[in-house]
Amino acid sequence: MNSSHPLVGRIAQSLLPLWQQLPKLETLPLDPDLKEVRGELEGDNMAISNQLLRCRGLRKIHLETAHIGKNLDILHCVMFPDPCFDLPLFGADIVAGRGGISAAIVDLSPTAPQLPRSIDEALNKIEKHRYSQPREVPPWGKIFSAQVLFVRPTNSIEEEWFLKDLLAFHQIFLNHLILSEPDAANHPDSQMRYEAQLNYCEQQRRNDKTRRVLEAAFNPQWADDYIQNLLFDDPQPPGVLYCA
Ligand code: BLA
Repeated sequence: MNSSHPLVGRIAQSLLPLWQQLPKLETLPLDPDLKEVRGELEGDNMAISNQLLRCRGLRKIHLETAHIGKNLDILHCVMFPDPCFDLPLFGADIVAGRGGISAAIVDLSPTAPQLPRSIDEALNKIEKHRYSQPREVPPWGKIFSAQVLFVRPTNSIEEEWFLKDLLAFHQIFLNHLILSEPDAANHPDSQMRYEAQLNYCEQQRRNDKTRRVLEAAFNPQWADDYIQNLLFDDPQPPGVLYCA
């Protein structure tokens, strides 16, 4: 098995220990077939690893690392809030190919018309790095915040910047998670955040680049199920599974 891009492993190894401190952390059940997906593509080994957790305030924490096809390494991480909590979604995607990392994105994506002011202010305080190749989000990327960081890191200095920035976004998210108190399930804001999360998942499912890679590596039906049920499943309405 070819080893993955070092930044993928470093990000995973930085995030995992931080989650061990989360309140009421639980592992979510995951079909063994999805925990470790193995296969062969173009004669090359393929491996996808998934971890699913939840904790107080988050309905799902998903970390996926994947080595697909000849040269594609991916880290995908989304932390989906329980809609009763006034929290954005933490999302990150790193795609490394033959020519290095082509896409590195991290965001705290709003579940209300705007990010909570305290989060916006904390994000503003992150030192801004001058990446040489910033990227434009595609049309479905309207779900991202104005603070989204989307770049093609072109050398090891920019890769270090991205790791640092990703961890800063993540830390701001954790700080707010720890302090956050839920609204009631029938509070209109809980309903609004549920609908915003439905929209987030719907828009993410429109990313054809993810779909195409999974279709080529497996098949269209498998790819569709995986995107719909594991990567971007719809949340349950407030009160059904979450909220006090
Ligand atoms: C882009 N995602 C991509 C690309 C590939 C994947 C191959 C194209 C790389 C490029 O444009 O340089 C593939 N990503 C995957 C696969 C998985 C994955 C196969 O996660 C999982 C198995 N995508 C996310 C999340 C975000 C995200 C959580 O899963 C953001 C928080 C963003 N990925 C994202 C964006 C692009 C991308 C914005 C660029 C899309 C474009 O330019 O059209």
